[in-house]
Amino acid sequence: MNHYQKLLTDVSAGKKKFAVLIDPDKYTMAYLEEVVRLSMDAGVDYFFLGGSLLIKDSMDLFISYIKDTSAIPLLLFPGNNIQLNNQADGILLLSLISGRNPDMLIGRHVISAPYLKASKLEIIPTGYMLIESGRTTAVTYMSNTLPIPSHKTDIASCTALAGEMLGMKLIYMDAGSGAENPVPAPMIRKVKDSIALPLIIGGGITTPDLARKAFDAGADVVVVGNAIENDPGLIARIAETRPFGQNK
Ligand code: 1GP
Repeated sequence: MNHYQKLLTDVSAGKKKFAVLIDPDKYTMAYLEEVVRLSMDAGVDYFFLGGSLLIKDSMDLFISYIKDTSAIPLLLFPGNNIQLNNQADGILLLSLISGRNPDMLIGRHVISAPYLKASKLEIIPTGYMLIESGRTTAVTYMSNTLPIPSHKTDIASCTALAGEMLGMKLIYMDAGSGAENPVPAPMIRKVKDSIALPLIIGGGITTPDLARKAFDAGADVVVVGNAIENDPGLIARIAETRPFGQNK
């Protein structure tokens, strides 16, 4: 069973998933080792790896370390096409459906397609939606798109529905890394009710309470990056917010 099929099976059984986002620029090797160890102890479901802009050249080294050390699936979450790497398990192939920038909807995918075709990566087409979060995030600036206003739940639900109709396999609503405010619960609820696809929620989730609220509203996968960079102890505490403490 591939990772996507396993996710579908688990979601239909009501299981919730926790993904730790690793931005290679923000980590030293020693810190990566600690985060990987704590993630294995806590039964983290996925590592996502990527960033809006990578300045350091540590991605290959980090992927090798994670793959040698842990069985947690490692999915690329690429900010651009130089963040592709064949050693990962899969890739969230993001189409930025909340925006109207053709390069982020299809252009970069055309450039990446031959590499991806030749790779062994599991490709997971993902409708990626940026949600306004209180301040301009790196991803909003770098993607040159407008996020969906946080109170416009109808726009969000219609966008997700269109993504599903276009054949996306996941919907990822992101307030952006380090967002002041996470995606609001009413918007999560409305989008979840509109689609049959697994729903990923990330951006600005900094506490177990915020993770729990996202799960309760309908998130199937919660992603945390920034907060873990400051407090690795959060990994275990957020992992416990999944109902029944599964996957441990
Ligand atoms: C960003 O959804 C991720 O793309 C995670 O955001 O770094 O704010 O946790 P944070």
